Amino acid sequence: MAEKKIMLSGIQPSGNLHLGNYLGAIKGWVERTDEYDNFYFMADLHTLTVRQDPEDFRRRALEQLALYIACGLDPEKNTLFYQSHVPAHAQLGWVLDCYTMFGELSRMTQFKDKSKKNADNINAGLFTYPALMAADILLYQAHYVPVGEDQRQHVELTRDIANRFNGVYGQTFRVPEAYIPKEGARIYGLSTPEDKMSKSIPDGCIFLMDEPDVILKKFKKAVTDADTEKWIRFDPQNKPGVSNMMNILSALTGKSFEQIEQEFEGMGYGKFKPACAEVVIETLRPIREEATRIMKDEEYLRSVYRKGAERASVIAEATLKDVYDKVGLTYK
Ligand code: ATP
Ligand code: LTN
Repeated sequence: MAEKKIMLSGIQPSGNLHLGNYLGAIKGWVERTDEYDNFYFMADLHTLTVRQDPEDFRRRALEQLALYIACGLDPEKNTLFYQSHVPAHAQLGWVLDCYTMFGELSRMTQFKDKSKKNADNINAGLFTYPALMAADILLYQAHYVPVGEDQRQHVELTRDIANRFNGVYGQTFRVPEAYIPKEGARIYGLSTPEDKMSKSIPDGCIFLMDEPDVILKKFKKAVTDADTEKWIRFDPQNKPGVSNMMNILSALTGKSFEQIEQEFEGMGYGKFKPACAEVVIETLRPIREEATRIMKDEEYLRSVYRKGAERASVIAEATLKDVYDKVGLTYK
């Protein structure tokens, strides 16, 4: 049998996982489990670029692992691990810092956004973040990197770094491709349909661990559109709020926008919003319940992440050795 292609992605445990993370990333990971050789990690080193409360950070990382599993990522079929448990990430990250240009890093949208949000802590890690992300990906010779649209620029930079390195030293890294879902690639905040749904705007953000009544409340408060027609139509330009909810509904149910429009024909926002809430609640209910159950079994979670780090290290070390040999460092 031909070897499976490699899929790899990570999410920072910088906040609680939300519907944007689920639809933009995790849901697709789960659906493709059998087709690929999969590596999914908690990008905890990246999270240090913004100050964290240590206890809360540790809990979130563990809860993220529990949620990965509760969303359907089977630890037997997916290598699940903490980035910080595989030292090769930091080691290759440093090497790649030396092959990444100041100008390239300065152009990264996420760096510009986060510098604005953390004006009192624009640290070097925040700036060199994409080189560490390149290391995360290139260590595993990943073919595909399933992420939401906002991460495309980082994957493009990873490709540039890989090509640059391969150009100097010969074939070392596979040049990866971003793998971005058609629906759900960019979910906007319910209270701010102009911004992507994000934990930093908790108001219109549906967290995977939110209780049903909280979800319903958030949908009821969702910003709808200022236009005069009050019916349900997909039109992101003029009806961003409604279109965003349609996008959520479509991504969760597989229905097309036309089907949704027909289903809600003649109905106003007052009917549409609770109907969306209902679908979200029923999707998240089993996930939340399963994550809560798994969180109680720390021993199990420890065994998952230890095994994950062991498996990941074997592959990561092989790439790191090749890099050390090529640049003239001495591998231990
Ligand atoms: P932040 O609030 O710090 O920007 P975040 O909530 O966007 O963080 P990340 O850790 O940056 O979360 O993203 C994890 C994954 O989820 C990435 O693949 C990202 O593309 C995807 N993602 C995040 N937010 C959304 C969204 N609103 N719509 C679709 N995908 C998203
Ligand atoms: N930068 C990503 C998280 C991330 C990642 C990665 C994603 C870190 N390393 C490697 C894919 C592959 C984010 O902020 N969402």
